[in-house]
Amino acid sequence: MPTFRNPVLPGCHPDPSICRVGADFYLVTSSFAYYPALPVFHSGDLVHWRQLTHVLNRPGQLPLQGLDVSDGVWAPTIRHHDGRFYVVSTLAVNRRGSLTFVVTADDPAGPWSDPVPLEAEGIDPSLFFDDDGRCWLTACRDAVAGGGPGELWMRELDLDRLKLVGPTHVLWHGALRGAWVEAPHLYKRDGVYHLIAAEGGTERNHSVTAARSDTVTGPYVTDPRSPLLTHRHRGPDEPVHNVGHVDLVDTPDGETWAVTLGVRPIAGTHTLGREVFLVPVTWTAHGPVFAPETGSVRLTERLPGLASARQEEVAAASRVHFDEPVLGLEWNSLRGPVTDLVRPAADGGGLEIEVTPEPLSSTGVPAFVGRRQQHVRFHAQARISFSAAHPSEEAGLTVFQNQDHHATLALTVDEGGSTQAVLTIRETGTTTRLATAPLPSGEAILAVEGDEAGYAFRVQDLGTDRWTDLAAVERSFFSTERAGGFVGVYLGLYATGNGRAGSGRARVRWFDYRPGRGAAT
Ligand code: 6LW
Repeated sequence: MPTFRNPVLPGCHPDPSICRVGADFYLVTSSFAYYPALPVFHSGDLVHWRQLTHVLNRPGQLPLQGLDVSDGVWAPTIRHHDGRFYVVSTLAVNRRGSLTFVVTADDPAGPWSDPVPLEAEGIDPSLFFDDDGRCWLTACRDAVAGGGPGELWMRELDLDRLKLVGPTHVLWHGALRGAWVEAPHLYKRDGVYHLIAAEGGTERNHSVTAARSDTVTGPYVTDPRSPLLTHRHRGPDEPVHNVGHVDLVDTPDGETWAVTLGVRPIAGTHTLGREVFLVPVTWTAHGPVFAPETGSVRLTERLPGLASARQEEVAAASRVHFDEPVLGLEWNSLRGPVTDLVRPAADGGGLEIEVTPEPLSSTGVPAFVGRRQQHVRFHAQARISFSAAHPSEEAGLTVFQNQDHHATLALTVDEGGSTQAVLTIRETGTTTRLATAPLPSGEAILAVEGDEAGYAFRVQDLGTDRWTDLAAVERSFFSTERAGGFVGVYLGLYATGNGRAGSGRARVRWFDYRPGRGAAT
């Protein structure tokens, strides 16, 4: 039986939502405080995904400054109706929803409209188009002000005015009660409306639950089979956990598949964030059955029956020389554009990064660009030159969980003005210098290699070609379980004066990210 490997989108890509138009599948995921926001992917076979664009990629569309990395743009839904694509999502502030908005496009590759605010309370908005063409927005909100178990509600969305109209319908308070009923999506099958949700929180108790109704606005009755999918009972040896937050799609051949978020913990912690897994679904008279053959989300799963589907070419990892005028779609900055701070050099000789006062530990816009860590075993390297004008200035490579939780391997100077490479970890206000190595030439290859045990940092001085092993940081330091929040690790390039204005800039000749072991050369 032909199979594929899960996750189909590795690395921090939570809250997946999917739709199909003809033979084409489109998928969006949360992006938090990273910019541009809301990546959009395309696939012809549900397994190979290529990024097309971001939904929000113009400056000033959403205020992300001041936000924790795990706040920002949460849990989008993508739908297609009558020739038009719709994405609804929420800007979350202080881990709560604050602004729900809708964006539209004729082409999922963009351009997408500016966000149109909706008067919608809560998070995890979704859209459902009924047979009569009416559009319904569902979302979840706290049932009790300031907290509480949560409730799913619905209002009609006037598609001409992009405005919520008519009464609010309270739909459901969940099957498990007491732990965040969220991520609602509505589907109609054989005349029955199926409300599929997530409960238990996005960690080990995460579960898929359901309710059904004969009328779109309810009343909804709990599906007694709930939870329909969960790994909460599967114990520490299970390779995939936290499964839930599903969205369903039918293939042209009549199969149904779900995308779900899940994590791959090792010894109880995960660093890659919540990833996208693909799960087969069959429909029965009772509703959807997830993973009917195995009852769980598997790392190896049977291929969808999309034999003739076009397979996206997913670019193999390779060395990036930054010789294009714009960075590839895999690169993000924090909380806004950094095109004036981090840019491909005019002479084609790599990436220039300006020294600004903003440190990585701020909630502003540091001179930083990063990409997701997508494999437990990986290696990343950057060839960088930098002459710090002051010991507070540094430029280099970061393994970045969030602003309070990251490691940096940077070029700086000591009090005497001699260049050195410094490995530092920062955890909630405490900064610890782990190792230093002199760098007589001022140009170096900075390297980090990760595996199940930890992240090992090394540096090569390009004057002497000598490699120095600096130190290793245990893997769990970078885990979501330790750092809190909702994101996975990014590997970034940055420069900062740590509060002090500077006029210098670093130059990164190339950057390498590769799965597996063994340093790239
Ligand atoms: C998402 C929600 C969730 O909106 O995490 O815990 C939020 N559950 O469904 C951010 O990914």
